[in-house]
Amino acid sequence: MAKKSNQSKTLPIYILNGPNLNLLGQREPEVYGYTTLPQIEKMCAEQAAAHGLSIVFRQSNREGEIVDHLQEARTSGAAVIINPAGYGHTSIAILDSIQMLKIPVIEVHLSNIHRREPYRNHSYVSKGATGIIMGLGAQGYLRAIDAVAENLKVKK
Ligand code: CA2
Repeated sequence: MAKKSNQSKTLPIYILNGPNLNLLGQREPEVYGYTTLPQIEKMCAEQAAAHGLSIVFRQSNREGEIVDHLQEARTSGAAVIINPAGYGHTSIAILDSIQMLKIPVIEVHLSNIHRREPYRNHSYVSKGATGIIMGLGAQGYLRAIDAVAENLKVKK
């Protein structure tokens, strides 16, 4: 009979992306860079694997669907990395969902929202985030994975 392993596998990092990020690389590259979302997903999967971790990578243009993904992460994720895109500036529902999580949450923005239009300077998501990384382009996602990996190692 096969031996039961007592090594518990770490749950995946949920990497959630908000509205319009599916169009990355196609418009405004001077603000958001040339890297497309599928390329970011591949980079994230490789970075997570280097830490012995896995990812669930999602993008949605719908606020309620992002809430659903955050609720899923409550029970099925080790941590959340979220670029809420435009919803970061408007969504109390997404903040509420984040505040229900008992796992680390890193907010990522490709651009530095504090250097941009005043309506982008405030993020509701920041109130619920463990940490925030912005202005580093696609590299920000990788640094967020590093931060999560460190955090999970400390907790082991
Ligand atoms: O800098 C970021 O990552 C943002 O979250 C991106 C959002 C913006 O609303 C936030 O203020 C900052 C916009 C994502 C729109 O994505 C585009 C993709 C391709 C072309 C133009 C926009």
